[in-house]
Amino acid sequence: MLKSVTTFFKKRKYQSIFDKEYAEFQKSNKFSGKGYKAFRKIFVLTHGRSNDELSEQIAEKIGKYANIPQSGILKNSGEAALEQFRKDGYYVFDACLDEVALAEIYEYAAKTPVSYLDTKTNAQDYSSEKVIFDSANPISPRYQFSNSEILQCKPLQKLIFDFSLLKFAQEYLGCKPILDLVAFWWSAPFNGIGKNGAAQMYHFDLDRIKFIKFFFYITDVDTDTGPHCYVKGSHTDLPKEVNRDGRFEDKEIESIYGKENLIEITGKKGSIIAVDTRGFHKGKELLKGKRLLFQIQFSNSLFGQTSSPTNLSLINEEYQNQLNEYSYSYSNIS
Ligand SMILES: O=C(O)CCC(=O)C(=O)O
Ligand SMILES: [Fe+2]
Repeated sequence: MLKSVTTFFKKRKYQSIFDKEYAEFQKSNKFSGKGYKAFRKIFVLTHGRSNDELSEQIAEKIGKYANIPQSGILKNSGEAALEQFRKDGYYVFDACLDEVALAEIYEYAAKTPVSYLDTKTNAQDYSSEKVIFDSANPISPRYQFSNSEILQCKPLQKLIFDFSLLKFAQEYLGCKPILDLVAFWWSAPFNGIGKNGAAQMYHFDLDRIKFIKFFFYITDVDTDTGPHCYVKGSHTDLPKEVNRDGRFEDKEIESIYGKENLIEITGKKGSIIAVDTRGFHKGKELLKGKRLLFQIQFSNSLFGQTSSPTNLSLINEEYQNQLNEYSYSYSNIS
């Protein structure tokens, strides 16, 4: 009884902070860390319902593009794929990146100096020095390329502007998607050091209100080389046992959801996976080898975690029309 009264007052407090900040965001696109914190608090206090309600409002207000061209990398991305994705929170497409693109992406990553997660600090800091990734002598569990380094790789830029991904994202989000994050990183075995910072412990993402991530495996991924792990169906509700923000131990997640729902997504290089990382997920710690992964995130709003816009000057000429015609989706490119 006492607990529910406390929850009621907490909810009221954070809701009023959030409402004010969200109203301001709708007028001016501005919000503060206080508004974002309140957003995360309300999510947990409502078992995720707060985001669902907001997403419905956003979908109604923003609407969809009438016709996105039928072209791009995805083949089995029709209603059945969407249905499955909505139900499970993840989906492995039949389509694959082709050998030529894979080789080009891999070679680019192998020769381009990259920052690494600095495991000497507890914060999720990346090194200012850049190194060539050496899988024989890893110095970190995670090495991450910057946005501009990503855009300089042509096949990655092609994926960023792929219409079939945009379309799938639109159907899932229920409105025009906003490209809001691209990420490209190496993972390496590191004896569990830096697991938290490397996203190798179960967690849910809450940077935005509603979002979808596309994962592209650039190297073969088996059970020892860092499969993405997802708790099937955990994206729709937050059971009371895990109703808090933060990182979770495997044991805890297993005891709530059951082993049968903990999915290790292994796959050959070229595999394409959609994931709603509002559900519980992690990258499995590597026991050997390496994993190279590219990721694109689309969201229904830019309210949430602050992110740095991508530099427009790096966008290839051939995508200029798309940038103009779908400018709403690329508003985070400055
Ligand atoms: O490395 C992974 O598979 C998971 C990364 C992660 O947590 C994320 O992209 O949100
Ligand atoms: Fe995550």
